[in-house]
Amino acid sequence: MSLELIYWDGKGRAECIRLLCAAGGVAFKDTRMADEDTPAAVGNTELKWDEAKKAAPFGQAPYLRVGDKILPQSRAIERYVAKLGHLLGDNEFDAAWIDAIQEQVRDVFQAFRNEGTDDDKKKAFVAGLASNSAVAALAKLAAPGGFLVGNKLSYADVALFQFLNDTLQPVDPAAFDAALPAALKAHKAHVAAVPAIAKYLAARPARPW
Ligand SMILES: N[C@@H](CCC(=O)N[C@@H](CS)C(=O)NCC(=O)O)C(=O)O
Repeated sequence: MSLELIYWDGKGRAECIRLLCAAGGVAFKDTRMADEDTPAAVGNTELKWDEAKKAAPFGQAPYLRVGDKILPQSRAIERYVAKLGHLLGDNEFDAAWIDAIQEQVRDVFQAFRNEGTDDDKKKAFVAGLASNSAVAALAKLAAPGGFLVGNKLSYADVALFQFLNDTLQPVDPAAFDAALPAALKAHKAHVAAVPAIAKYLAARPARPW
């Protein structure tokens, strides 16, 4: 079954999906639409949003073509590729717990987004990571040198890693390093060292967002 992910040529709401596919060994075509900010699209450079939007079930991207079907909504796509890549634990409860953890990650993401686009506010959020109770709750789950659920990589690890690595760290790397709880620093390094993830990160195109 062929998979094709349609999004712009940036990380945004697609990067966790791409990382999950890399981690789970799920092959897909990475179609990246060009726009004025990212003209050097590496995917199908002919495709423009005006055209791609016609096929989007809810009028938005990302969406995933699965054979002749189309799946929208980034988190539904994440769950789907996580399942294909065996990244949802060993049983139904683990799968639900993994999903709950990634929802906790999204709650922190939403709190960060609520700061808006002001750079000082974003930096203050990152500098405050050490005293953020939602982050502390995630840190409690991160066993030293291990994964969040069981003893293998899951969707929860990938979602947490991608949020810390691609969203928070670039805001202010020094403040991030100073404020991130030690357990999450260790977890981030552990996930980055997973061979499939390290390979993906080394090869992915550098993009501003
Ligand atoms: N809840 C949706 C939101 C998708 C969304 O907001 N997509 C934006 C880009 S990040 C979009 O398609 N914007 C263009 C448009 O609405 O025409 C998801 O997570 O996939």
